[in-house]
Amino acid sequence: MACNKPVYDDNTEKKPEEPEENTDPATPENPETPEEKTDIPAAPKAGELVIEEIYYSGTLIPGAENASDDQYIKLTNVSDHTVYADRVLFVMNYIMGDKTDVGAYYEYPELEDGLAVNDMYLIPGKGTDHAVKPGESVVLALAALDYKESRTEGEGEDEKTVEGNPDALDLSGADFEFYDENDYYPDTDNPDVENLEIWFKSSFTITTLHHSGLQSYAIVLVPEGETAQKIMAERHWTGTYYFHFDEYNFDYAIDDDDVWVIPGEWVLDAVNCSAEDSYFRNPWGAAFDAGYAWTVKVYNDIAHFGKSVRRKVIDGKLADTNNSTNDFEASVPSLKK
Ligand SMILES: [Ca+2]
Ligand SMILES: [Ca+2]
Ligand SMILES: [Ca+2]
Repeated sequence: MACNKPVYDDNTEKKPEEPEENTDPATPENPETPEEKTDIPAAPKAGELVIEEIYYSGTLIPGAENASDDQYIKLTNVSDHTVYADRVLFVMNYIMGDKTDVGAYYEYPELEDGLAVNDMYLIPGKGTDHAVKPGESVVLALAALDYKESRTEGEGEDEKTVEGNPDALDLSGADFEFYDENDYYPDTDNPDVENLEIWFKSSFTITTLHHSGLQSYAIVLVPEGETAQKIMAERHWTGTYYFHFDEYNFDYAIDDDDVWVIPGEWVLDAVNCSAEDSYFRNPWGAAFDAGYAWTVKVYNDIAHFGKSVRRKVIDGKLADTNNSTNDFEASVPSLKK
């Protein structure tokens, strides 16, 4: 593997470990011990657990013009101490940041300090179930399948065989997967890979990432006591948004939509994605990400398949200036063997 970090560390199998150096409390006699090292168990703070990579494009199927859904998100501990991924919520944008090829776009009210989200999936755990050591990663697969292999999907008369894609990824070793049981489209549950907890899903079928990357992603740490029901009851976004196209202007009530505002102080890391010719605005505001990551400049350019957006490594560290235009580059997925 090209990646120099142990990517497929299966945290679900491990008991949390407390690194020895972290057991020394900071005392006046021991002033060198940074204060946060006494803070065990350690939930990640902003910038400690980051989205290192997003593989939204999927891998082109040879001889076809579409791709496998071998999509994943990789979260990495960039701090110098173990953090726990428990109660980290993965969220996707509500605000649409693109304009169409005929120039139509949506306009929303300013959101000063928060993220307007709809899809929400939680890494489950009681606080110390999923240790992530410094430099290690957690992989969230949209489906934890080996996409190289043929497989059977659906049941009864809906059953069909999906051919394997020799160029695609083996995601069967992911740490977590999105599993969306529903009546309309089969999702596959890998019993060996823990499922994310669905807090809200906007799709009637299964959640996938937007293959052309016109979407934004963030991870937030949910405080103790918060639940999906509480967020939905207390944090609905309200106001009016507008659709503009030539001389046409329509207004809509945000209140009618499935959208909640995640407070800025919960946010660990946020990444906008887009394509240059479709870019209109960033769904996550400049306080969280002043730019956007991209795989290709032209929306739907077939060249985007097989490319992921990955943080650059600068001076041995993952770049995180909260400007994804500068921090990310399009590259071969790190899980490509
Ligand atoms: Ca799935
Ligand atoms: Ca599973
Ligand atoms: Ca960041």
